[in-house]
Amino acid sequence: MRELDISLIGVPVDLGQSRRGVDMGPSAIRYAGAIERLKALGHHVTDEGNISVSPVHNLSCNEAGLKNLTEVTEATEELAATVSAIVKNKKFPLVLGGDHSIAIGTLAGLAEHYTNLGVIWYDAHADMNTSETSPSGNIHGMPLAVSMGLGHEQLVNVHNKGAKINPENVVIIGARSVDPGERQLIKEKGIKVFTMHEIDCYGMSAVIQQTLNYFASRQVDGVHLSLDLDGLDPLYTPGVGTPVPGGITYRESHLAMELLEDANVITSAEFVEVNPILDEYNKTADVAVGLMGSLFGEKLL
Ligand code: 6HN
Ligand code: MN
Ligand code: MN
Ligand code: MN
Repeated sequence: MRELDISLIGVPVDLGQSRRGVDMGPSAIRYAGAIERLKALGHHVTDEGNISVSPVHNLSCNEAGLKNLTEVTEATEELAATVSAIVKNKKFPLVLGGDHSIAIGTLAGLAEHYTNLGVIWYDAHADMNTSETSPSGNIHGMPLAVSMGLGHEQLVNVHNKGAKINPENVVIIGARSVDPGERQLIKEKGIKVFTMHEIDCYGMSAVIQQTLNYFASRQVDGVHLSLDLDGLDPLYTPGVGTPVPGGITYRESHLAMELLEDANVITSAEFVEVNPILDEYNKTADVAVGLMGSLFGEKLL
C-alpha cells in the first residue's frame, strides 16, 4: 500500500445547480470520518480547510443562460490555485464537494503539473453540456466540456487560458442520463464511455481493466478520479441533487476503488454532489468515506 501525503480541501459550492444544501457536503464528509479513516490507513493527512465561496445566489441566468457564473468562476479560481500549490508541494489533493462545477477548478490546478493527465469521470451524467446545449443553465452539468476547452470562455479560462485536458484521455463510467448535445460531443470528440450497459454486460472488473489499458496506451502522466456520488444507484446514495435510477451498486463501486488502488495509478481525487439535506442520516457521506477507504488501501483481510 502507498503511504501518501494527502491534502484535503473542502469546496462548499452549491452554485452550479439549483438545489441548496450541497454546500454542506464537505462538513458531512468530514463528519462521516474521512480524516480518521485515511489516517488509520497510515497516510499523512492535512486538512487545508475550505475554499471561500460567495453565499449569494444569482439564480437568474446571465445572458449566456448560466446561473451564478461570477461566483462559480471565483470559487474555481481559488480552488485551482490551491490544488496547484498542493501538487507543487508533492502532496495528493483530495477535494470534497460541493457540486460538480468545482471540477473546473480542480482540473485547472492539476493541468499546471501534468501534460497528459488521464481523467476518470464516475457519474450518472456526462457533464459535457455547453452554454448552447445545457437544458438547465446549471454549471455542474458542464465541467467536463469546460475542461476540454468547450463552453463559456470565462469558465474555460479559469486559472489558465484554454483546454486543461485532452478528450482522448477521458473515461466516463456509469453514464445513464446523457443530453442530446452531450451525445453529439461524445461522438465528435471520441470520448471513451462505459455506460451502465457496458457495466452490466462485462462487469466492473473488466471495465476498470479496460480503463487502465486505455490509459496505458495513452501514456498518461497521472490519473484524476472525479467521483460524483450520483454515479451510484440512489438506493445507496440518496443524498444527491440529480439522482438517476439504474446505477452502479455499492459493491461494484468498492470493487472499482480497490482495483484502482491495486493498480497504483490515481494521483488526485474529488468526491462531489453529497447533499446532506436530501440525504438519509448522512448515508451518502458515509458511502463516500467508505469508497475513500477502498481507494486509499483498505483491505478486508
Ligand atoms: N451532475 N445533464 C443535466 C444538466 O442540467 O446539464 C444534469 C447534470 C447533472 C450534473 O450531476 O454533476
Ligand atoms: Mn449557498
Ligand atoms: Mn457530475
Ligand atoms: Mn451526476
